[in-house]
Amino acid sequence: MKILITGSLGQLGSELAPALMKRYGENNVVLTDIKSIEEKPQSEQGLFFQLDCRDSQKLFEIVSKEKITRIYHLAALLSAVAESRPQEAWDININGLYSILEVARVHGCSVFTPSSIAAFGPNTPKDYTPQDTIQQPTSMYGVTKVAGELLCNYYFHKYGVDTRGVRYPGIISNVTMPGGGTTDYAVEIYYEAIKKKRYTCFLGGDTYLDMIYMPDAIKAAIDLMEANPAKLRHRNAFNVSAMSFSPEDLSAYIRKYIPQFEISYNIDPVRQALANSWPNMLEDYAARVEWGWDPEYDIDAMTSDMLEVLKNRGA
Ligand code: AKB
Repeated sequence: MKILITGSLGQLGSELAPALMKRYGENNVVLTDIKSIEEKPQSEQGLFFQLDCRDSQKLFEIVSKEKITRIYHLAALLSAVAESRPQEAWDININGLYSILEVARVHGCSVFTPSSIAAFGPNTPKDYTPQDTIQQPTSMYGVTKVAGELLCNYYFHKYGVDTRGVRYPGIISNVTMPGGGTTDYAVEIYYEAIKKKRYTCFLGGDTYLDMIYMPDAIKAAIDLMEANPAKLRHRNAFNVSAMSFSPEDLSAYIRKYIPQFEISYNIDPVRQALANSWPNMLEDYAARVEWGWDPEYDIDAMTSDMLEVLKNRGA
């Protein structure tokens, strides 16, 4: 097994990469990103290529030279930034995915592509959102996620490319900050709680969204790709969730550890509209039955761990 990761310097990539290296061996994971890796110390680099995934000539060269057999395609623009640059979001999220699927078709690679809760829209049932339901998103990010799910399924049925994916909720991590998402408040809040004991939230206090702690997000990406294909009735993409909460709920849990913590609100209309169009809480039964999805962290376990790690790091 030789793995290539796109977007390896992003929020998910920067933690999935070491997890994959630990599992499959350092020399079996090739990192790529549109950014250069100069900022990182040599010791943490692994084999790295600067790559815009839309550059299919360079992508084909790397996949062929490195004998890649599996691709984790993480490069994408997130919801809020996609809404401010919709044309670029379409280009990166769709044409990037297309070149990945083409290289996978020609070289016989399996492909993991993250979808998102943003693949649902205002017409989708909001609570216990089913695996198979209405997908009519109203954001460009959501449109690219639905199109991406369909394209991945197409490559599976038409060409037998082993495509798999999950619909990630907001991912919360203590290593790399997310960039340009709607769920980013749930990461920022922990840093501000430690630094200032207060946080001004850009979403309203009663906005419920699904969330997942990074160790579970990584587990999902690895477990799904290792799952027995004979058991997969779905492929692109599985609902996965670990918890659903609002900013008010999260503040209450933070107060358990930092009693003086206060939250206030300054709502960003763009991100609030995105959040309002997404489910409150997914039902992820298909993932549990088809490949054993079983998250470890709930809101309390995550909050305790986040605060401890950030405090110890002096964040
Ligand atoms: C975002 O907020 O854009 C992402 C997502 C839910 O896909 N975290």
